[in-house]
Amino acid sequence: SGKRLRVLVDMDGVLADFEGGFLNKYRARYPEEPYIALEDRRGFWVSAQYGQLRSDLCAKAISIWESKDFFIDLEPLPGGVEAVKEMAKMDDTDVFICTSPIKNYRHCPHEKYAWVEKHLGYDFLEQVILTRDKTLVTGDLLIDDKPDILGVEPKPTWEHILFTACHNKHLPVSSSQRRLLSWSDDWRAILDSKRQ
Ligand code: BVP
Repeated sequence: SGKRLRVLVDMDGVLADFEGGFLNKYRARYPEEPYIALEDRRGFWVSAQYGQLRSDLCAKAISIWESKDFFIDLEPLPGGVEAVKEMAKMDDTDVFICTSPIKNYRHCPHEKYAWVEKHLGYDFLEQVILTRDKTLVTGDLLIDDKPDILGVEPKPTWEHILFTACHNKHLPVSSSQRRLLSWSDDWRAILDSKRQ
């Protein structure tokens, strides 16, 4: 075999259920306000769609993920933690969790580390990359539910694998972009396709 394979795995929407956690806490905190069912979500930015529903709902949405315990309480998405653990044990494979914290840093960065420790173990903290610009991180694959991953580097080294989420499932499959439909999908074949 050739050189080691480096896989970057996003956290929110790929390992941690950001959308479900958001909707549950939003409805609990604002029971009288309208909400967007997961099947009606369109576009990566929850705040933007809530702002379109009614302008003041943008700030109410933001208040949810800026609250203490939002990120640590996110449930793992089915199969994600198991897949990452299995990946990390594979020969010639390095796995990193590559995640963008919100700019309100009061709770989010701390809770992202705490979530990894809780679900993947203390030793996996070595694999955490917090960055607002994923184009600067080198890797062979980036598994991420955000359709457009942009930054200062115009030619990132990784191939972006679009992880299917409620907000992106209706997007047309662009010819160049590969998808992972869920962690039940064949992620091993995607990794193997990048090995030398
Ligand atoms: O920390 C998460 C939540 C936040 O953006 C980050 C996305 O990180 P990646 O998944 O790209 O690593 N976030 C913020 C907003 C609105 C902010 Br105003 C949002 O609507 N959705 C969202 O995920």
